[in-house]
Amino acid sequence: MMDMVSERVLKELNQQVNEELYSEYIYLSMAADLVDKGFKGMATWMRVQAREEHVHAMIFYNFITERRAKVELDAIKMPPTTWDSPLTIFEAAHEHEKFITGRIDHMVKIALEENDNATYQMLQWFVEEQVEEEANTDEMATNLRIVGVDGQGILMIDREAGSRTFIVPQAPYYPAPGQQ
Ligand code: OFO
Repeated sequence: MMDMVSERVLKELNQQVNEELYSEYIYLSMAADLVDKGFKGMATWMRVQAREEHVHAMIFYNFITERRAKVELDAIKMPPTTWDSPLTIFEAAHEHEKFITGRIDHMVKIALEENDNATYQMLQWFVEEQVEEEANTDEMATNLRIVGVDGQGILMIDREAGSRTFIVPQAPYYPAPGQQ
């Protein structure tokens, strides 16, 4: 098959499918730990986040296919299973989002170096999305820091977090052309 995507870019795109699936995995793990600790609302928030991550993975997957290149899936590493508190969970989520932003920035740089405008343009959706991803996780961590050990305050945050609903992201390459 004729190479439309350079090997360097394809390697990054495939790695990002894995990173986004890991994001889904770690947030599902955080949801499990939150529900185990009795925070049903924050667990719901994390489950919604995990669904978004699945869509992110599929955007990269669909883009690779649309470029007539091959998706190659790697093993997804094991996420941690327990954290100290809701605060440490949301702090870890925020750190993870900063890492993902770094991945997106790195890929933008490589797309530019390889003169790959299609990849560069697809990544712009993620550049914007990461601003939101960092802000959302930081907002949760900040609220939890403000209430501290006040049980009443934590329960209020939990109730509010439980109202988060999944909205299908409006993104290019999702769903894939001709697919659901
Ligand atoms: Fe895919 O944005 Fe979070 O990780």
